[in-house]
Amino acid sequence: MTRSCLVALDLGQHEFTESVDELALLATSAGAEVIGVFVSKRRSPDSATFIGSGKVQEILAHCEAEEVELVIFNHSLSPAQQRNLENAMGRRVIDRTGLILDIFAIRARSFEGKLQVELAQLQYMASRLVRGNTNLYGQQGGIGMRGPGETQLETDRRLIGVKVKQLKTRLEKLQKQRQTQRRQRERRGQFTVAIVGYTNAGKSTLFNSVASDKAFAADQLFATLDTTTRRVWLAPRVDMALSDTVGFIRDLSHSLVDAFKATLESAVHADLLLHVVDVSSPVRHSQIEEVNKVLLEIEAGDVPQIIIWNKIDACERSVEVERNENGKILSVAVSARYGLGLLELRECLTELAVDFYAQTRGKDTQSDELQWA
Ligand SMILES: Nc1nc2c(ncn2[C@@H]2O[C@H](COP(=O)(O)OP(=O)(O)OP(=O)(O)O)[C@@H](O)[C@H]2O)c(=O)[nH]1
Ligand SMILES: [Mg+2]
Repeated sequence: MTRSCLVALDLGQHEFTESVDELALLATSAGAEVIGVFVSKRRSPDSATFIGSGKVQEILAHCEAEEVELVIFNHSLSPAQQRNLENAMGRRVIDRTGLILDIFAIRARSFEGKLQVELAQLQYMASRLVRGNTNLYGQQGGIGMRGPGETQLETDRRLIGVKVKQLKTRLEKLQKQRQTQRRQRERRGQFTVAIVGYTNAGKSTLFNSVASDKAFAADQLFATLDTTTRRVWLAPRVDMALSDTVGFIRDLSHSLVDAFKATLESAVHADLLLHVVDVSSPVRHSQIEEVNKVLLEIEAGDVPQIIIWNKIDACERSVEVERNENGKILSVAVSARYGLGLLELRECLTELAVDFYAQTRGKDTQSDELQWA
């Protein structure tokens, strides 16, 4: 456990307190022990130290007294700010993106997940390479260690560039393999459903209950980093390919979204999204917005969605299927953990799958009989 303190600047942003609570959860997920939380108000961030030199001294005093090793900022720091803060406080300083990257690094399990995290880390690092802080490859320096006319900084940048390119190529290859698998499914005309939602909403728990399989569910942010897909039978001759995906979070940086685009592909190409929401969370509506924002970014904005209000046990809501005036299913309220509403959800999915197959198989009954007999 790394003794850490959190620093958050209230700039009048929406849901400030919740984002600080979330940072504490993220920190714990990364294995930090939160010793103190510093919150202050400013109209705008200080360009050199983000919080201003007075605050820096205050935090420094606390860090010395409490033997804090790591200071975590609830913001994106510029590379210069991060370095200034580290110099002033004499300890490691990371920002929100750095923290999320760290969690991703611990959690990544599949080969592809690890490549994606490495890519995101390198891109983050590349933006942070500044003169005087370039010990990326140890203190080499000296004659014969550099490219012609290059400074260490340029060499590091170039090496990162090369590595980033290699990683992208390998990831593209994996992506192609997955595309082939997906096309096979499409050719078979299989109904595909992806579970998406804010981190910790209960996606994996729902996936496990519906697919009766063990995806890794835990009370940690970003427990799932890889996409898992299972074939689920809803009725005789009616099946679906169900995928569990990585969770979303507010202020997810572009490089992170980019790195995980490939993993989220199953969402982009799904016939239906189950958008899982922790209905017991007071900030559920902004979480829905965040998720929809990322979905737009990865071009999954127009995939049909059903909202799954999860964790109804935690807020005394009841099982309910909501439809619009045309009978279209809008949402299903469930408790994935206690198995409430899962029967209703299954019925909804069966109904949608049957509609789907009626449309696709109707077009080509003969090959349908061949494949589905
Ligand atoms: N009370 C309650 N807790 C639930 C329910 N469903 C899931 N949880 C809990 O919520 C936590 C997160 O569940 P996960 O299934 O790992 O959530 P996730 O959305 O897959 O999370 P990430 O993969 O980290 O994005 C776990 O502690 C679950 O036990 C529910 O219906 N009721
Ligand atoms: Mg999960």
